[in-house]
Amino acid sequence: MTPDLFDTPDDDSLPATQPLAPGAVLLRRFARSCDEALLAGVAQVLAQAPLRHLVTPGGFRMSVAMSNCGALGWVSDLAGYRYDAKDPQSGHPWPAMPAAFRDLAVAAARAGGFEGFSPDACLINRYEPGTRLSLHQDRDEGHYDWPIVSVSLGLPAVFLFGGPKRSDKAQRVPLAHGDVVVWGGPSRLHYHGVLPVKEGVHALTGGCRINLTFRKAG
Ligand code: MD3
Ligand code: FE
Repeated sequence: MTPDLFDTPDDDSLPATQPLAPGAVLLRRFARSCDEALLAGVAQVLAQAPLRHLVTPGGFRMSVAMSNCGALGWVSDLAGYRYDAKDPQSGHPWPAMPAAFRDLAVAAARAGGFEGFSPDACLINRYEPGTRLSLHQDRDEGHYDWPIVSVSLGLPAVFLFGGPKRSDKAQRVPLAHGDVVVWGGPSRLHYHGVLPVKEGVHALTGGCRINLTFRKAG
C-alpha cells in the first residue's frame, strides 16, 4: 500500500460531479486526462502572446498575469475592460484557440448541461504564490445565455463563489489540478474571486496555478 494514495486530499471519496448552485457544476478532474495537451497549448499560445500584468481602469496593476487565445481576448487598461480581436501589445490577432482547448471546453459544457457551446475567447490567467483575484462579476461578454467554463491547472487554489450582490456570503470551493467548473444559468453573473495562492510545486506547472476560462464573448 502506498501511503500517499490515502493522504492526498483530492481523492476518490469526493464525488466526480458536484453541483455548486443552480447552473453551476464542478467536474472534478475532468481535464486530468488532457492536462499535458492543455499545457502544451498554453506554452504555444504564450510564445506568441506573452503573459502580461494588465492595468485596471482605476490604475492598479493586476497581480494575475494574463493572455488570451481565440477570436477575442479580454483586455483592461485605463480606458476600461473590453474584448478585442487584437493583442494590444503586438497589434496582431490573438493566437488561434488550440483544438485541445476547444474540445475540452465543449465536452465540459455538454457535461454541465450546455450542449452546443462554441467559445470564441479563452483567457489564460497565471497565479504565482500570493496572487489573488478580488471579488468581481464577469459582465463584459454582452450576453449571458452561455456559460463560462473554467479549467484549473497546477497549484491548487480556493475559489470564492458568492451571489448576485457583492455583499452576499461567498462559499469557498477548493480547486485542484484538472478540475473544471461550468458556470451558467443563474450563477453566470454571481460575484467570484480567488484567495491568495499558496507556495508549492506542481509536477507539470512548477510554482504556479494556471486557469483557463472559455467564453462566448462575441
Ligand atoms: C463564477 N478567473 O478570469 S475562474 C476570471 O481562477 C476569473 O482565474 C478565476 O474569475 C480564476 O474572470 C475564476 C471561475 C469563474 C469564472 C467565471 C465565473 C467563476 C465564475 C462567472 C460567474 C460565476
Ligand atoms: Fe471572473
